[in-house]
Amino acid sequence: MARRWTNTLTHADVTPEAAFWNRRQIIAGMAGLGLASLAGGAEAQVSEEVLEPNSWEDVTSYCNFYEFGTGKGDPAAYAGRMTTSPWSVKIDGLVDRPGEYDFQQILGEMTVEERIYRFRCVEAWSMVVPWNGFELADLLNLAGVQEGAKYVAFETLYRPEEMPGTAYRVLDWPYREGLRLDEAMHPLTLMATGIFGKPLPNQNGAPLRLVVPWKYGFKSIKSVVRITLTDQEPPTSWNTANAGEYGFYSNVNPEVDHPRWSQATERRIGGGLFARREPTLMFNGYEAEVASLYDGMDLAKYY
Ligand SMILES: Nc1nc2c(c(=O)[nH]1)N[C@H]1C(S)=C(S)[C@@H](COP(=O)(O)O)O[C@H]1N2
Ligand SMILES: [Mo]
Repeated sequence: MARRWTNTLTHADVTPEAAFWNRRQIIAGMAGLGLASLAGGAEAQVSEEVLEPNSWEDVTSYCNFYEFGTGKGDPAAYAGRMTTSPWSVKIDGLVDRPGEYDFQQILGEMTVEERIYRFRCVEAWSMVVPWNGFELADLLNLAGVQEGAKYVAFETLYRPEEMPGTAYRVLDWPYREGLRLDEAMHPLTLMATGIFGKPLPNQNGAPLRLVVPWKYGFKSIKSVVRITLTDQEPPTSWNTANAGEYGFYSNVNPEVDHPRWSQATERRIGGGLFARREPTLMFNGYEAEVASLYDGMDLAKYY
């Protein structure tokens, strides 16, 4: 059943004008997710909307990847130094089949598809990115999640000789992130292996990175080398660095501000210098699909 993403696109195909990403295909993609049924009959909010992708240029030149520096242009300038082949992901902890999973082998096992997601950074900017990848749930099922597992912990490659930014202790390396198991198993949660139908550029987290579209961007950990199933909430780099500003959940929520800036509005990258700020959507626009994961939780406390 595994279907590999075949790349027949040229650079000319990846501009936002390209008819390739027309509305019908976006909706078809969302319908393929079964999101209409998840939303309980109501039309899923995201599929109602035309998500016009940002340009290849926006997505690959305005990045956050602190292992290569804290400037938005640093990843594009320096991430080329990172060796991404061979690549394996260690999957351990509460799984039936722990081990080193070779990236090419993983790809061969997975159904790879394209998904256009709104991507929202905590610094109040957003982009719309056509990702290609597979559901994290499929990878976790490959390893076999055991009964007692409640959380999933992730780690990025830590290779100081290829990562000039790690000379600075701005974060506790390796970069770490985590999800609750139900968040990790949600069909919107993707392990991306490419953008615009091409393999991921290094600055965007080659060869595979997490994408959790209803959370702030920093949850979407790049260049993943380890995935651990645990029964404890795992430490995360940003929470460890500044717990008052970055919580474990980090769901996009216009009502819960970052202590140093409002999260009520956002600016779409690529809209020009004077682009109007737009209201931030609850759960980044994916409320119909994911709100039930947090039923009964105080989202101001669990931010
Ligand atoms: N390993 C690692 N992953 C990371 C980061 C990082 O510094 N290191 N930055 C995060 C932040 S803050 C954001 S907003 C997104 C940016 O993803 P993009 O550059 O592909 O848009 O990556 C996230 N993943
Ligand atoms: Mo971010």
